Amino acid sequence: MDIAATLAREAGELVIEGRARAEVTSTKSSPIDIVTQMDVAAEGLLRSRLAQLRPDDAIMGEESEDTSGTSGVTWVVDPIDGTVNYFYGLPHFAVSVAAVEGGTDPSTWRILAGAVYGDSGTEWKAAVGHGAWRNGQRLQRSEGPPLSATLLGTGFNYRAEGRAAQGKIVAQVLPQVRDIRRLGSASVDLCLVAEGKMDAYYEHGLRPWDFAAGALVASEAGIRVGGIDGGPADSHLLIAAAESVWDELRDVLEAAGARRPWESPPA
Ligand code: LIP
Repeated sequence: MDIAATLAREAGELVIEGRARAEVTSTKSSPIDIVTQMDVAAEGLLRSRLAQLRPDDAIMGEESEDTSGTSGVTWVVDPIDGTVNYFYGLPHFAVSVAAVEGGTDPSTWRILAGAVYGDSGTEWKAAVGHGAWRNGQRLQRSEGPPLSATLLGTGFNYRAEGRAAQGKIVAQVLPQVRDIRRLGSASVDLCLVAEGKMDAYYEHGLRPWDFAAGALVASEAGIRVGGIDGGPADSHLLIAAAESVWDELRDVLEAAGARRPWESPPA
């Protein structure tokens, strides 16, 4: 956890300092899935520091090929989570650094430690079985409000067809909750749920590096984080909410088409 926090801060300070110089250098899943030179520089810093501090560990990052290891531990890093916000000068982006064991498939991995360093200079961190902290203050969520009073975060895919399906789902969910917030960074969304600034969050199609650290911060703060059938959250769907409303939120999402959003969205 300390290594995750130290490196998230180092990379966070780099990207914050370089923000005014950020330029789009490439795109990935669609023309709006942008990469800046600061994403690449931050991941390069994370990788070089991990090679120094944890030379036997593997690395999985958003912007480069995976690096193999021999220790059984893999670092899962997102150099800038919320790249669009970062590029547009909006709040809510972060560097996310997590250590997992058991491979990099979220349905079977075990997240050991993680840290999220946000644009506001906020540090969230967690170690499995030991708790979660925000700037050194322990996070412990009590039960949340009823679903009808839930402030619910979500996000949307870079592919137009994905966003079309997600729009149909959120349209059905919106009247059943307090309100929706689309802040643009999964790792920050999960940390805000951990500290109670949002009550719950869900999103389809997240990549492992988007949520590895934030999911541990949320779960160690007492939030239930899972997938549509109650098992581990995965790249299909992540649902994070207090235990008292988790099943109800899942049921509302399922009724809105969340089990197969990309195939046959509800009428
Ligand atoms: C972002 C996620 C966010 C999602 C965005 C984007 P990126 O990650 O953190 O939850 O809604 O579309 O995928 O691309 O900024 O690393």
